Amino acid sequence: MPNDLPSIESLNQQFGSESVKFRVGEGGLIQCRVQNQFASVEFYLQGAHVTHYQPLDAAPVLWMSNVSKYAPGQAIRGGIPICWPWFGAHDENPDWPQHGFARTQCWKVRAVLETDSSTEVLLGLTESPSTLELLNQSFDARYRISVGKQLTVELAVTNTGQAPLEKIGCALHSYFSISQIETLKLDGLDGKSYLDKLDQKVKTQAGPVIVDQEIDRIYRETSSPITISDQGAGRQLRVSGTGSHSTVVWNPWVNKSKRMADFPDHGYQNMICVETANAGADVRTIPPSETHAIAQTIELV
Ligand code: TA6
Repeated sequence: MPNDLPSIESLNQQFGSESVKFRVGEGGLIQCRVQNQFASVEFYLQGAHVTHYQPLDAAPVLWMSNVSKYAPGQAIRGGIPICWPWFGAHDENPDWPQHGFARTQCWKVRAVLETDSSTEVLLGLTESPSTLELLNQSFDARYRISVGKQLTVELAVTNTGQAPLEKIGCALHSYFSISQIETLKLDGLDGKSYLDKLDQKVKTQAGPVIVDQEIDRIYRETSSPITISDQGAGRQLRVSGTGSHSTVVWNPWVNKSKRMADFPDHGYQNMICVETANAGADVRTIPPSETHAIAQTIELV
């Protein structure tokens, strides 16, 4: 655990309020709980990782593994991991952390903004000796968690160096809780081409996405909202993105679930990942002094 972590007391003194409270969470990691008239949200400073989103009078929206690790430098399983500055395996160094380092770094709280329409927490991450080993460039990353009638998470990264930040991949890797996989339907991807990562073939989506096996797909040229219909629970979610032209859809199904120590063997039956991304051909270059922002908004329909 980095030794420059703020104390819970100092965080509550500087940023706490009736709606925003910091506490020691699982594994001794620092957790923040936002509870306002719209919803409750929990996140950890490690990874700026949202682990809970529950609109008022509704069931939790995000899926969390009940066997997730909570330890410094270990990715938390479920919720909304931030994949940055690459998505998946690193192009040249496959033994580097999958999905980059943002989800295992400790982010700093920069501001809290409370209005009648939302509670916003702003977190920040800049280069450090550990990130410079993996990305030898400076940056200023800001993550805004906005809790209102919808939940919006936005990652904005400014290139504070002298050279372009190239081939930056990213995903707001959201795990959604569903009642049963058999009755799940995703609308909004009909006709879109996608890279099927299971056989590396490019295919075209015909109609809604249903899940009856492992799926791991990077949909291309996506722009419209995706509707997650959990017919078993009689609930629909709308997921929309900005700053992104690719959407990842993933369900590990049974065999891959069993291979992941932090994923319950049958967890695949109650989750789907719909990720607003800059993945595949949608990776971005951020010139010096410029900023790229990507955001996902989640709302109950
Ligand atoms: O977003 C889908 C994916 O790239 C899958 O291939 C699977 O690896 C998933 O991410 C989870 O990755 P993680 O590193 O969190 O186990």
